[in-house]
Amino acid sequence: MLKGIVVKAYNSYYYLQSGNKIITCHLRGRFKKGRFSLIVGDEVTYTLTGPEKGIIEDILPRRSMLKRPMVANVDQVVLTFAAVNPDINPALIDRFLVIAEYSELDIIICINKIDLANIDTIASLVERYVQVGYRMFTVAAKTGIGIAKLQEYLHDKISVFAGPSGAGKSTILNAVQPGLELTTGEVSHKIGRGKHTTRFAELLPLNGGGFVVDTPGFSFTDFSEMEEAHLMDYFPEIAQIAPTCKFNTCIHYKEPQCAVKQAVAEGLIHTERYQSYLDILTEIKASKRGF
Ligand SMILES: Nc1nc2c(ncn2[C@@H]2O[C@H](COP(=O)(O)OP(=O)(O)O)[C@@H](O)[C@H]2O)c(=O)[nH]1
Ligand SMILES: [Mg+2]
Ligand SMILES: [Zn+2]
Repeated sequence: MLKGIVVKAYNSYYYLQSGNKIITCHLRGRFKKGRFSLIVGDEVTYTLTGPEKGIIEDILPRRSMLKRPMVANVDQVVLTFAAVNPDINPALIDRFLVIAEYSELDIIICINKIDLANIDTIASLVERYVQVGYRMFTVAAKTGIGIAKLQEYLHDKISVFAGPSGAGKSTILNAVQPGLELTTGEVSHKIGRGKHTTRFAELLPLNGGGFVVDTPGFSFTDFSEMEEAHLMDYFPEIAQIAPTCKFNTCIHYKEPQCAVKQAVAEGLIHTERYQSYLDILTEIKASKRGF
């Protein structure tokens, strides 16, 4: 049985990467009855009906599924931020981190445009997140600094690039994989031109193996689906200390004898990380009152 991976879905066509070929496929009829949907990233078996045409016979079990954008079998997300222009904003990094942790993704943080940055500011920021346990990369897509190292971590994986618009995601991908020629520098996300690539996720193959997914970027983060009591799970350093709080229902807000607040006071947890936690907690509380 031939195997492939869905790199692009458009109308009722699925484009499979199989070896170094792209096979244009339809779905076998029986799939269309259920509420079955095949998405980019799915691994499938197929039979050939022509030189580079085929029919998808079966879908292999999904290892993971990302909702926005819809991509199956994502191995990691590369959260990308600009050091400057727009200026780096740790509170925004924390918001993206919470979304990624909630989605149970492996996370890489990538700080771009370090050619424009104050080294000391960036170093202390890198230190903050390394302390928490995140993998940090500092790059300048424009000059190529740090790109080779980032490339190593993308090898043989499906990596989704996410982060605010203007951070340089598309520029990084163009540097990582020459020939991609993704559009960069777009301020707004126009739908007209290039709608295939902006509206639908597409797996972009890397020469050495693996795929990357570019996303248009979003500045809006929504926490209303989350539970107050679970927010701490999306802050690894808070989750680690939480079991030593006096009350096992402690959400590290106004409770007495809270080990997390103690750790913040002692400098073991960064004050701004805790502040991000409180800010998001407040948003979750407010969204629950809205019902
Ligand atoms: N100085 C500098 N500018 C960059 C760098 N990377 C991207 N840019 C610029 O930042 C702008 C936004 O880049 P783009 O890749 O479109 O960001 P995206 O919205 O995250 O995909 C463009 O004008 C890029 O030329 C970098 O490393 N250094
Ligand atoms: Mg872009
Ligand atoms: Zn506590």
